[in-house]
Amino acid sequence: MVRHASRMGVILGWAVLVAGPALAQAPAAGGALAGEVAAKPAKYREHVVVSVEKVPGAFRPPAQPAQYDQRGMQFIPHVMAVVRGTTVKFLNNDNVSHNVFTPDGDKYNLGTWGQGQSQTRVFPRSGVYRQLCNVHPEMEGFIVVLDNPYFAVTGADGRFRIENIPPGTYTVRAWSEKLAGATQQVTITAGGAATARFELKKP
Ligand SMILES: [Cu+2]
Repeated sequence: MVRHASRMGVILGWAVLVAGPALAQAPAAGGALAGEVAAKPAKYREHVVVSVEKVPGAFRPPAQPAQYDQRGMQFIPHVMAVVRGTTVKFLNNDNVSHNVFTPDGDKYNLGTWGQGQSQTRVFPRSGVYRQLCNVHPEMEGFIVVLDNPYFAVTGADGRFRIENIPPGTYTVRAWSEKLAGATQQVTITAGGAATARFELKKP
């Protein structure tokens, strides 16, 4: 009996040690949102920006610049999402000169430069900024600037996952360069895992 109790004590002590840090973080922890974008045609389920709107708080941009590449005569990634205030470093990894400009928002033109050179720009305002190259009119990419860091861009399978969202009920938006956008209400709970599924069609 005594031996049994002491063994239980060891097991309980070990469980408290393992669970301790997780329990300590629980009150501040957010929840996850995961799901899938379905699209017609199906290829457009990729490169969809899923974002949580109006999350309270002030959000700092990342300390390191986001990198937006020109490689193989393409903007890479085709769609990049960043939080407002992010510095983007525009690279050129092709052995031809590329330009970067946008007709959207502040309408910048960063100039034209060669392989291995780069330019940086801060994006202080949210919005969708087409990235174009006036040397190669067929090149096109998108930088989507959002108010908070709770976003994801779908992969080729249309899936997305956003981690550690502060608990609350939010509008979640799916944005596509080709298809009509969609929204839905989602409730996030601490430590929970909410799901959302979007079906996007041509406007
Ligand atoms: Cu170019």
